Amino acid sequence: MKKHILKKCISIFINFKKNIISLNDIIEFKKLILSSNFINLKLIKYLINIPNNKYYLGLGKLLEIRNLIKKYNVKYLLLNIILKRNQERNLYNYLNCNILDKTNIILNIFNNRANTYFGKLQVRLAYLNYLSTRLVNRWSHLERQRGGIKNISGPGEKQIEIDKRIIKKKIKSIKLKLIKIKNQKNKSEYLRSVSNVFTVSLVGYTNSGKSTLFNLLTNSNLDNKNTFFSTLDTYVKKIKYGNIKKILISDTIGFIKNLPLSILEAFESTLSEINNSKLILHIIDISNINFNENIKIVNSILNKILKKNVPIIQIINKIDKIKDLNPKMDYNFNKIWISAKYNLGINFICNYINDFFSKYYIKCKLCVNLYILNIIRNFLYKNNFVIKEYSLNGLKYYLDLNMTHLDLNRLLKYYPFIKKYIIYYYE
Ligand SMILES: Nc1nc2c(ncn2[C@@H]2O[C@H](COP(=O)(O)OP(=O)(O)OP(=O)(O)O)[C@@H](O)[C@H]2O)c(=O)[nH]1
Ligand SMILES: [Mg+2]
Repeated sequence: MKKHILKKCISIFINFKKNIISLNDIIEFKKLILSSNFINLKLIKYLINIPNNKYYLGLGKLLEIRNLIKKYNVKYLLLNIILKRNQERNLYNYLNCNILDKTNIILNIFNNRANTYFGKLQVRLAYLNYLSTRLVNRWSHLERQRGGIKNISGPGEKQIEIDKRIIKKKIKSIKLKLIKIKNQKNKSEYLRSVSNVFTVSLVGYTNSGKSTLFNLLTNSNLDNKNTFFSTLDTYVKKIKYGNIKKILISDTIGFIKNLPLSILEAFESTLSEINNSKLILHIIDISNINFNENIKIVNSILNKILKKNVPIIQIINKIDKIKDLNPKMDYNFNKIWISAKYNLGINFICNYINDFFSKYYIKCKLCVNLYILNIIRNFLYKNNFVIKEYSLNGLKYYLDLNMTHLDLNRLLKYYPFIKKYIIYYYE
C-alpha cells in the first residue's frame, strides 16, 4: 500500500437553485475529498442560477475565495462540478492555485489507488481520455475565434494538432496493451467455462460493502477501508463459505453519481468482466440516505455495461445500522437483507446461490464392478464429482455423482463405456 501525504485544500460545493440540496451529496463530496488524500480546511456552499462562462463562479464569490486561499494558505481548490478547460485555466490564473474539478478528484483517487498493471493502464487511459476532451474544447474555441474559416492554420492550431496526435497515439497503444491483457484474462475465463466453474459478480455503489462481503465469502483480505474506490480492479476467487462448491465470486470497482464518461470508458475492460458471470449480486448500503437514488445509478450503469441478460438480485447490506431490520430473504422480489460486517444473513445468500446453480447440475448414479471402478475412480474424485460411494455386497459398487452437463459430456468422452453403467440420472 502506497503512503500518501495529506495536502491542505479548500473546497466549494456548488448547487443549482432549481435543485434541492441533499445533505448526502455534501457528505459524498467530503468523502471524495478525503479519499483523494486532502484535508479540507473549509467547505463553501454556493448556490447559483447559471454558471459563469469564464470562471463558472460569479465574481463576488471569486473574490471571497481568493481571500480564503490567502487566509488558509492553501494551494488547492476542489470543486464538485466538471469544469471546461478554459474555466479551469481562468480560475487557476485568477486564484493562483491548483484547481481540481470532480473528474480530476476521481482521477487523483484512482491514480493513488491503482496498484496492478491493468489498473494503472486504465487510470492512464482515463487521464488521456479526459485530456483529449479538453483539447477538443480548446480546439473548437479556437475555431470559433477564427470565425469558422477553414484551411487557415495558426501557431496555436499546430500545437493542438501535435498534442492531439500524441494523445491519440498513446490512447491507441494503451488500448492495445489492455486488449492483450484482456485476451489473457479471456483465456482463463474460457478455461473456467469449460471446466464449468461459474462466476457470481458483486456490483454496487462505492462504499456499499462489496469487498467486505467478498472477504467473508472467500476468506480473504481485500482492502475494505471506509473510503471511495478502495477497489479498482476485478478480483476473482473461489467461494469458501457454507456448502457452496465450485463457484467463483468477483469483486470490482464501485459506481458513483455522475461518474465522468471518460472514466467509465477507460474502465470498460474491468467492468465488462461482469458479462462473464451467471449471476449478479447488487450490494446496497441501506444506511445511506440516498440508497434509492444509488440503486438507480447502479442500474443505469449496468444497463450500459451489460451485453447480455444476467439475473440480478439485490443484497441489502448494513442492516446493523438500521433499527429493527433483521436478516431475511424476500423470494418475491429477489432481495436479501444482510450485514456483511457482522456476518448476518450470509446463509440466505449461500442458499440462494446453491439453488440458483442447482439447475446447471445433474445428479446421476453409476453401478460398476471393481475393475471399472479402478479405471474411473481417480478421475471422478479429482473432479469432485462424487457425493457418495458404497457397495452392498462387495461385487457391485454404487457411485452417486453431482456434476454439470458439460462435466458429464467430458466423462463420457474420456470413458465412453461408462454410458451403460449409468442406472439413472436427473436434472
Ligand atoms: N456497519 C456496517 N458497515 C459495513 C458493512 N459492510 C461494510 N461496511 C463498511 O463499509 C465500508 C466500505 O466497505 P467496502 O467493503 O470497502 O465497500 P466497497 O463497496 O468494496 O467499496 P469500494 O471498493 O470503495 O467501491 C467499510 O468501512 C466497511 O467496514 C455492514 O454490514 N455494516
Ligand atoms: Mg471494494
